[in-house]
Amino acid sequence: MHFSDEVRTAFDQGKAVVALESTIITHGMPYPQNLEMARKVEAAIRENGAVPATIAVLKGKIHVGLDDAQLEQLAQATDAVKTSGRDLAADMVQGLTAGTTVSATMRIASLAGIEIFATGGVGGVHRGAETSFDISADLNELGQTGTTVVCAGVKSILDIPKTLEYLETQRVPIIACGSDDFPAFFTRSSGCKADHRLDSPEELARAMALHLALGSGTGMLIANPIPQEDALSPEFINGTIEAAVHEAEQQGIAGKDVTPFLLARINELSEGRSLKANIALVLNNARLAARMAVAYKALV
Ligand code: PSU
Ligand code: MN
Repeated sequence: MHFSDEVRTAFDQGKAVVALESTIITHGMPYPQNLEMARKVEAAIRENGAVPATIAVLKGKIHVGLDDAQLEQLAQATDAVKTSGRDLAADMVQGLTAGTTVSATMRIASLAGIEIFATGGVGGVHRGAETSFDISADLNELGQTGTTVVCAGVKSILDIPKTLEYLETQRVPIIACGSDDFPAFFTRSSGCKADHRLDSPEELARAMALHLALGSGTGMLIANPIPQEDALSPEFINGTIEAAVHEAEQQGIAGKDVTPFLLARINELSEGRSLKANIALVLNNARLAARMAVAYKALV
């Protein structure tokens, strides 16, 4: 595992660190918006008092914290693969460059001693999972790795009620920040209630500390709704999502290609409006995660 100078110094000085995933860079957004987003997210974390640690695999080596040249290299890489927790070992032996998914990033963050991680959306139970069995490895990782993940809920490319049921079975607490509802990524409500609501980074940090102290052994999912001014109208985006899901079925897209295919198609069909909202919500999550990380450091 290679640590950037910035992350190593943060550990030495006992500063708050926030992990960031990189599949969002390699497979979630097109170049150059992916690079702009990655830089802005890192800056937002620094502005809120913490140190960003973007996690990725570069030529077979795990990196915790990337410098700007490495970030750019990853954002432009056309040969980068998508690596989940189970893929890591094989991808590393092959010397590949990879964006780490939520599951792989949680695993690495946990090994590195980083308790909190910010992203856009986590994977979940796909629509039609009763026949396809397509359930993201992110959910099982949340069930067994004690990393707190700050997200904007999950996209309605997924079956949100089934995703919430699955997380309940996996003993993963779901806490919405400043809302009674579980958010649906581009929109502030999925129509499902979140199990719990807490309204400040300090309260969320206390819940994190207690969850860990209880030896729960599972991750926590913090659902932070997209800011009102950046949210898309449900009528508009849900129609776009329906169309993309239909195309994926028609074209027989399966396995790990499903999520990247849908994200790219939704961006095309929405003429970039989904991408703009996506960037806004990731920034919003980075700010919350940084404030939580700082509050958490003050507790432990
Ligand atoms: N959801 C998004 N954007 C993303 C992803 C999910 O809105 O970029 C990425 C994350 O890295 C997540 C992964 O961990 O997709 C899940 O992929 P799968 O559904 O194949 O498990
Ligand atoms: Mn899948």
